[in-house]
Amino acid sequence: MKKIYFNELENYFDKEIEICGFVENIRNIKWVQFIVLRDSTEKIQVTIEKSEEKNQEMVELVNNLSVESTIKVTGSLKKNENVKLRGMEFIPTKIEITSKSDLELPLNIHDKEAQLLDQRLDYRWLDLRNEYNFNIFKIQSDLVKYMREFLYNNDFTEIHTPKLIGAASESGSEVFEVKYFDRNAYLAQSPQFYKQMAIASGFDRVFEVAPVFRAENSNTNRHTTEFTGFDLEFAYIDSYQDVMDLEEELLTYALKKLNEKHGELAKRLYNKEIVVPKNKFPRIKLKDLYMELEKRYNYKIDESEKNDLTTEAEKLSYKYAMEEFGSEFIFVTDFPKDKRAFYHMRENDIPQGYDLIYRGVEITTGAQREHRYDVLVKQAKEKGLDKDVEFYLEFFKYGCPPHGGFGLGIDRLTMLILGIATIKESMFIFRGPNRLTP
Ligand code: AMO
Repeated sequence: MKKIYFNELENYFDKEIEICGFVENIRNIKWVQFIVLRDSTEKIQVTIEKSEEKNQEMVELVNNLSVESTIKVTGSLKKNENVKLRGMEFIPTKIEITSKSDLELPLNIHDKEAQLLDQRLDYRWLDLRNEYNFNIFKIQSDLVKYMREFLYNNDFTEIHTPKLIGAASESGSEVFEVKYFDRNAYLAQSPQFYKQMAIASGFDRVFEVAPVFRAENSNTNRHTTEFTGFDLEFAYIDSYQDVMDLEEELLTYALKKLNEKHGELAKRLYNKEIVVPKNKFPRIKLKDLYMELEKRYNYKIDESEKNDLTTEAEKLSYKYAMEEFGSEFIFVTDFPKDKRAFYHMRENDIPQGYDLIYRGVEITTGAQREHRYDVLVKQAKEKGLDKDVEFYLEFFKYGCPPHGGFGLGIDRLTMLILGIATIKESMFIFRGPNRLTP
């Protein structure tokens, strides 16, 4: 039997059908019982007249029914303008309980503010029954779908790289060590080395959507120890400007499609507009950004802190980008080399890469990569990494075209698009220093 989804019930008036879903609510009054039944698409009212002799068995069943149980109902759908919910009701001839819920729910799933976030995360499968939480992932699914779609349309190949690896790839961030038979392995902090290997293998344009692990012991609203990375790499570029151009096009495409499909829902549930970028994203050097922030907002920090973006500077860069360019995005370039990975290409000693800030939070790091073996070896040595990354350096020994790419955090992007307060909510299941369950 094919399930009839509640958003297509209009096609089935007055026919005998079977519907199934979660019992969201039960109202048991003198002459009648009402059940609100929910599936992933919609809700429908089931109405049972108590006085009718043939209904007695059902009435008894509903008397003992607990909310959030799942049931299967046979009967027919009738138009009824008096019914507030969609102007229709389902008149059952038979009800069957397919799964019984405990009477006491550990969460109030209809009011997410009624309990602490941690309590909600403990019972994430119930928490996700709340439409606010549920729809985050319906929207995220389409976001990733449109991003993928753009890349497929542009001749990218999706690859799948190992997450158990022999060496740390992002030296700056912490790595999880795991026991691997008689030695140690690491959980991949990025597909960086392998997406570049694909370029050395002649794939030209590759991407991956996969877990990324970071042993960062930080409890902020934007950090997690395992997130979904959206990573790509492509060959025959002239400069990291090409990488920024591609990312800009990709995000504009995805946001446009997302707004068409979910713009209304985003407004209703998250009170957030999905803004489709109209122009190119502004690009500014780190040094110039700090000058602007000081001039405009009197943001003053010690010179020594200006070699990277502070959290506050990220926030203010959003204000600046909006005021000056009407853009929610801003590319920041020209970071000093000690703050960038060894594999970034340098010109006049300046790394040819960028961070992309969206609504005041970093969502991406990208760069042109150093593909010349000798230069790359020198840069790795400089960071004291040459032994650790020996296998990676080999990729560049037998010909590798100029290339670049970026890594974007899907969980952060989702959080920012919908204006969700914390990444703990924009991840299907959050992982943090103190959370390994469910
Ligand atoms: P980076 O380390 O900047 O770059 O990571 C890329 C993007 O991943 C997201 N991100 C995170 N999201 C949640 N929790 C975290 N702890 C976390 N850390 C990072 C951010 C970030 O911008 N190899 C490079 C990418 C490249 O150059 O292609 C890299 O991993 O959105």
